[in-house]
Amino acid sequence: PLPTTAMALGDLATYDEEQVRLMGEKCILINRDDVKVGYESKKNCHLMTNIQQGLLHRAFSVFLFDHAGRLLLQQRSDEKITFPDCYTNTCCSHPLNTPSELEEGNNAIGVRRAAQRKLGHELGIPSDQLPLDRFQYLTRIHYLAPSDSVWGEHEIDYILFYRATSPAQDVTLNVNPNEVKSVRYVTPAELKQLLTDAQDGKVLITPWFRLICEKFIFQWWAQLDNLNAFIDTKTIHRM
Ligand code: DMA
Ligand code: MN
Repeated sequence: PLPTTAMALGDLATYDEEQVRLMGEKCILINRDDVKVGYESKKNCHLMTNIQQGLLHRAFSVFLFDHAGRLLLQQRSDEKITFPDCYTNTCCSHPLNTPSELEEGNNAIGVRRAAQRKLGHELGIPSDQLPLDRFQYLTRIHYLAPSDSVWGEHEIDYILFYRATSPAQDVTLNVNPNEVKSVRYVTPAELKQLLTDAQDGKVLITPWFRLICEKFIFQWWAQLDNLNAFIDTKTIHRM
């Protein structure tokens, strides 16, 4: 292992080459009101030294449900630099600093485009199985969570639901092992068991997934066909 001083500078030498490459992506910097104030590398956005100075970026979390109403979970790969090995929701990432993913309005169209792109990259779901109008932007959460002493998250996270309403709309998976260690569909009871196992230290889950589960997920899940009542695109929930 590198000396602590090198690690504290975010030395990427010990990490997976592909994950290091992705640290060069350009994330969108925002203020507390989710107004763009600039852009910065994924690496710099996720260094705790910068986060402690207030650096904040835009992100999304997808919750994908099959036609039977089960939620698709993933377990992050050991190669991930932040939160390796953790169970989490279907897919998370960042809209990038490109015209198409920066576009605001229209039910967060830029974020929905980023979600379609990343569901392809992580889970191998073809984009033609993921029509953009099937993503529902529900609300945003603002949270800060360290992963280890060097890396962490500080994001405003758009929560997107995606629901198949017939077996024909269920997606096919071709998992990218550099990103994802395992996948499974769960019922609400199975997710509650996973949360209990995480409390008991038997498995790891990501902090944002725990926060969203504790505050929102089960009430929304019980109303999957009736989500309109829960759409709150104005509020940023500080967690
Ligand atoms: C970042 O997720 C987004 C959230 C909501 C934590 P991630 O670490 O999975 O991003 P990426 O897949 O781009 O590495
Ligand atoms: Mn992030």
